[in-house]
Amino acid sequence: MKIIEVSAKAIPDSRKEKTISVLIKTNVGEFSASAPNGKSTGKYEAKSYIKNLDEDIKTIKQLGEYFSEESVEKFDDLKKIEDICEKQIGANSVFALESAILKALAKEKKKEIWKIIQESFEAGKKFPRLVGNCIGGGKHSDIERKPDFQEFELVPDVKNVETAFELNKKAKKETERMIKELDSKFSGQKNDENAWMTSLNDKEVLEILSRTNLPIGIDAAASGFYKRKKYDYQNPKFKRDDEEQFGYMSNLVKNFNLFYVEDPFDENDFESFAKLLKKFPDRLIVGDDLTTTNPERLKKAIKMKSINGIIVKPNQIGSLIKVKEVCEIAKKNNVRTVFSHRSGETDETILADLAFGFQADFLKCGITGDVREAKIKRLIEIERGMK
Ligand code: 2PG
Ligand code: MG
Repeated sequence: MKIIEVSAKAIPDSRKEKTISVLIKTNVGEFSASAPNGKSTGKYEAKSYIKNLDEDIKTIKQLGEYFSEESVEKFDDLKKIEDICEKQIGANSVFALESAILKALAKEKKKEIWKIIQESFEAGKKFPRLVGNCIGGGKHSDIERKPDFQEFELVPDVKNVETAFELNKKAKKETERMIKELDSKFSGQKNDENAWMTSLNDKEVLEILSRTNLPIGIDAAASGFYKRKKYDYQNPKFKRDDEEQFGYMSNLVKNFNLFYVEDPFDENDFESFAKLLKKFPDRLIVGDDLTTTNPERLKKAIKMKSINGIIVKPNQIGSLIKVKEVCEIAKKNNVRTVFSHRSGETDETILADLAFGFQADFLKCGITGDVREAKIKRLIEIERGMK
């Protein structure tokens, strides 16, 4: 496949913030793809753009000339593209560009996008289990009083994606009724990820979630409220030091039978993650801000026995070659992969192809809202195509 010309433009994400959309002209037609934006971004994430979005838009056009000298025939050929992009454009731009290239490649080879990915990885037909953000707080909820944790997840334990999606939607509806009973101000407001936005606190929300009878979990996104060596809780107001945070998290895992625990501690605290995993080896202790889809940070987390699950967000690292490396390292070391959307999303659905192609164990991309559902629906389309 030959790239003839590349252009890019700014488009609004689901939060109405600007993000990049890339268009490539190739010998098999035109293809576009866009990148999402995070809000609770990890300190160790790659930068979305080198200087800013507008500069990246200009640079990517100029790089077109060099891309057109390369022929891209398989997933691993993306390395040639990354060599040209290195230090020239940021993680969001590379992700959108590489996604567009995979679409072109799929067209040329008359294959599904996931197949192009999987041919470079390994054969398998397992579908990821859905992790759905049902009720939210933290940085994703724009109200004064809210839970301190960012996400409260439902994780149905069923193999069929379509069934899991239905279970999540039904349970989310049930939780709306339960929130209304306890939160007099609640009338169905939703946050950045279309999760319910409530002024209830973490424990009250967990109480509600546990009544759905589905496996549940949290993304505490704890780095977001770790200030001067204390976890600075607002609802109710309380500061916890590292040891107290460990005790609190342990109690929550035990009392609410949490199956899924993402970023319960600060992004530098590999030790506390390891302590929690040692105490609860049968739960999923997941790194996101801790690991930032970075092979080196994943290796450190493995060495320190910090996690048994890792969030994979392609635009955290800005290289699909490195995403593949992360998946390979994780697989070899029995660390589950959780492919994930960002809080500011577009209608781009390639995340589902990446998740299935790389045989992810989980896919975290919300429960409702167009941009979230689009990805789940694409996964269901793949599932139906396999029957
Ligand atoms: C997270 C993500 C997605 P953001 O912390 O897991 O839910 O949030 O995209 O804002 O980093
Ligand atoms: Mg997270």
